[in-house]
Amino acid sequence: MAENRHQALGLSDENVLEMFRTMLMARRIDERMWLLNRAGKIPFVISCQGQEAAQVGAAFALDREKDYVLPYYRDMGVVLTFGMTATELMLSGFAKAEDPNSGGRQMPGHFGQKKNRIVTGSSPVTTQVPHAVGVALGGRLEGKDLVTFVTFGEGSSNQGDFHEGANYAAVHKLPVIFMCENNKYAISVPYEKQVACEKISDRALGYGMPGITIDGNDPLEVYAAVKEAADRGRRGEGPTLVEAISYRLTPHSSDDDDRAYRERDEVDAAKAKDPIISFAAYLKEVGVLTDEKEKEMNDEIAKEVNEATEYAENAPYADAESALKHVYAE
Ligand SMILES: Cc1ncc(C[n+]2csc(CCOP(=O)(O)OP(=O)(O)O)c2C)c(N)n1
Ligand SMILES: [Mg+2]
Repeated sequence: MAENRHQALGLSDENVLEMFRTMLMARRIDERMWLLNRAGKIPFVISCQGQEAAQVGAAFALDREKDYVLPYYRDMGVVLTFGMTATELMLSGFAKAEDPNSGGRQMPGHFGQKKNRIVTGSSPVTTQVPHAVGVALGGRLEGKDLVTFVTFGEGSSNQGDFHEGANYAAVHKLPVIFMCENNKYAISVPYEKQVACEKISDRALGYGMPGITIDGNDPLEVYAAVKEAADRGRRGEGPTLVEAISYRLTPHSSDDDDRAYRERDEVDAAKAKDPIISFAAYLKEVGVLTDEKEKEMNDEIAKEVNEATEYAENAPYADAESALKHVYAE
């Protein structure tokens, strides 16, 4: 039998099965959304595919009762781990009134759910970074033991918001975890045309915080790095920059055709390293998962995704009269 890596991290068999289930749920919801988009039923999809291990591994390392997450648009794995449901995500895809993120007003991927401490974001990329720093500062001023976790793409790490947020958090030793989900592309622009440094994590040095680059296809490696960052934050030692390397398995969004800018061989090579497949293989090697159990899990998830789709498709749109709600004071 293979080496049991999760036990050494303090994770039980149930914990890792739950991680796997969440990754699989994110993938299946995402796949369904593409079908619904191509069938003309939902207007837009922006995928998590290929980044589930980074998202779920990281979110599991946080305190789901106390910590705040400021996800970016691909983070379905983060918000599922923090308590958003398949039905709620589908309601957002169909832009229905009951969508907890925005009542159907925002594009999908603009996650926000107060009860689960998922802080709403805006469309300009990286604006969530200074927000995360502000939430951490607010937590300190109120004497709360909380860590904030913020994600962004590697392309977005070039925005001023990242640099301002990183500098402020490091100077004030705030408990912020900055996680860059490096999926090698910013729409059509490959990594080497985005930055001249070898690693995004190299930037941490300039701000006086630790920076680490890890395999974002390995949820256990991500868990370990984010756990350590959370512990540092809680001890008052300040922020950490984690760079999780993965690959964007889909086009940028449902409105993009990636055949215009990347070779199929490259995409196929990344698909061979699909984190869903490699984590399932690990779980089988250590005797936590069987083919039978995996099939059962897939069937349960398919049922849940079917029910979520049906519910959201039949749910009402927001009333036209509510169009100005939250726009003007009432
Ligand atoms: C400030 C700003 N500039 C440009 C855009 C348009 N835009 C949306 S996503 C994106 C690419 C971001 O790439 P990256 O940060 O690597 O994230 P990824 O989509 O690869 O996960 C761009 C340019 C935007 N939303 N906001
Ligand atoms: Mg990217």
